[in-house]
Amino acid sequence: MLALADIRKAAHRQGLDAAGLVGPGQVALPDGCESLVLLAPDEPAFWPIFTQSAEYTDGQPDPMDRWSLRVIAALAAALGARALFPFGTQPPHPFYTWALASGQVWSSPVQFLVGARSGLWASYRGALAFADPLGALPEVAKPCATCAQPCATACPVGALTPEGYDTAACHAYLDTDAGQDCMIQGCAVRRACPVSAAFGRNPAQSAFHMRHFHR
Ligand code: B12
Ligand code: SF4
Ligand code: SF4
Repeated sequence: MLALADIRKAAHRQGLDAAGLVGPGQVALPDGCESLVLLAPDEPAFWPIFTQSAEYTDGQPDPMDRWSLRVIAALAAALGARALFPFGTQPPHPFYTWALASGQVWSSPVQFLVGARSGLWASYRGALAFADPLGALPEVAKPCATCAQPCATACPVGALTPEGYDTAACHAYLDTDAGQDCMIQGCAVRRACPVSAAFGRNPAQSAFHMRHFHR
């Protein structure tokens, strides 16, 4: 029988981390799924692996989604699971809700997910749905309770605050000279989190996502 440790090892080889595990009864899962493993970039290993891939270098659109499709489908085939993705379906699979149910990330004061290890850089490349139960990941604690909450006030134009996310104001700022800081380094709110700062994510990865978000 497959062990969670084997799944984590296989994911790590691809620059991914088994960053959440959702069991039955916690939240609605796909049909036939007893355990859902959420796969997140494992920093700092992920970015060099991705940037050396055929998808990153072939100049075609959506390289990270295409990389995720190939790599996570192969993992699913090797591990006897079904691959699910946070993109490409309508309606989207409820990754945010699954992530909360995993107990490994929480809703931050600005609503974005915050992880004990990833901070506000929390994100997912896909998930593996298994037909068997798979134990549990070690428990982790929400970092926000003991934090001065710099995320709440870090957006230079107040577009992302505890009151919500004004995406129009965010996009307008990203078109200005001052907004190039967010375009190049990543969202100032996500960077302001002390847990994000310790995660080891390459700023080039944040710039890549910002170009995708603001295209
Ligand atoms: C649509 C979407 C957006 C929309 C949100 C508009 C809206 N209010 O609907 C927009 C385009 C604004 C957006 C932006 C971003 N998003 Co987005 N987004 C999604 C997506 C594809 C679908 C959400 C959805 O509707 N799900 C369907 C419902 C049924 O599922 P659900 O999980 O239960 O939905 C909950 C969440 O959507 C949440 N929610 C509602 N509004 C918003 C807005 C944001 C920004 C977030 C994080 C959550 C959130 O409430 C819902 C109910 O609980 C998810 C992936 C996914 N498949 O879920 C990513 C996702 C939520 N986004 C993510 C990311 C990374 C981003 C960006 C940071 C991308 C970037 N630059 O790197 C940006 C924010 C820009 C910035 N300042 O940096 C991550 C989570 C990040 C986090 N730490 O919370 C996800 C999970 C994708 C992933 N691959 O990991 N996103
Ligand atoms: S990307 Fe910049 S402007 Fe947009 S929400 Fe984040 S800090 Fe604010
Ligand atoms: S800055 Fe502090 S309050 Fe905000 S998400 Fe990070 S740990 Fe939580």
